[in-house]
Amino acid sequence: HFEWQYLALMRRVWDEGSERVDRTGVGTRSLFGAELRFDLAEGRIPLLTTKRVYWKTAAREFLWFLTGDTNIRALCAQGVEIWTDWPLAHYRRETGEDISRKDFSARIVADAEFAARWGDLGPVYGKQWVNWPIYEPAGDGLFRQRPQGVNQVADLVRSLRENPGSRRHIVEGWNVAELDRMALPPCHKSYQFHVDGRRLSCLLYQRSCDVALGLPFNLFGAALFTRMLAQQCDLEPGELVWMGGDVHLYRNHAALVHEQLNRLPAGSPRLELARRPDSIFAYGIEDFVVTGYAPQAAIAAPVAV
Ligand code: UFP
Repeated sequence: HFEWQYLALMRRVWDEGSERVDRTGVGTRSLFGAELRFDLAEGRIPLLTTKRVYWKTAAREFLWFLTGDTNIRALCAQGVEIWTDWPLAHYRRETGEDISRKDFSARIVADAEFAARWGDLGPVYGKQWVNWPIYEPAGDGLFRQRPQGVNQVADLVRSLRENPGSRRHIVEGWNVAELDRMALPPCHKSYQFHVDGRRLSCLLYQRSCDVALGLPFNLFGAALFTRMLAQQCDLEPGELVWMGGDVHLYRNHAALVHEQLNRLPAGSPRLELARRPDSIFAYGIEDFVVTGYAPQAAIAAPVAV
């Protein structure tokens, strides 16, 4: 079963990881460098069965990246709160107001001006993926930013179609010059694609990985991206290769780890694409149909912000 790899990684990090004091102050057990491989043929997807993974949330987030949006408003409006904690912490720090997450999110949705002021995450994934800034000389040693930057995703679709054998099929989130303005520097920072015959494979390099809460989402997102690209480029889904840098479990995830490692994976969920949109940017949540997914119960655990 594909999931044993994930569970084995979780066990290894928990048993062998070094204890580290991390940025969040929570503390982790961590190891450096890991690889996982998943077959994406025949609709297979690495969607964990030992706990419920809210794949629609991951899919909504991924579609939001593809719009280039970096404001949480569109996510909150769909009930997706995975990014809300960052703007919320910022708001509380700046205003001293002890607003609940629920009220903050509701206000972001209800009030466009408030959202513009407080809901933006800075130039995170979406901005870099579809609008990486380009500067050009404007005379007198000055530079100006072009109105439209590089759309890496559109370029990727073109390069996969026109030059499948290329070794340069990359979407990169790590814009060094803008890291300091991002709420969180990209974790799933680099996607490389590879065409072998008709098969499209993806290699995701994730510099920092929360195995319990982040990784299940990141695997699903990468698989979804590969499926959409394969469909757009008339290719077959191949393999998802995942590589992690700092691969960790937070110390306060002990209960989750023990519970999940006592469960057995079962079943093989499949992903169908219900239609073929005209472009990589035209998918909607209703286009993704997951079948055969009967996971065990969700396991709640605190997020380290
Ligand atoms: N994290 C993930 N996947 C993601 C994401 C965040 O695992 O998609 F956005 C985790 C990794 C780490 C924290 O625990 O969030 C980011 O912290 P840092 O920037 O200090 O690595």
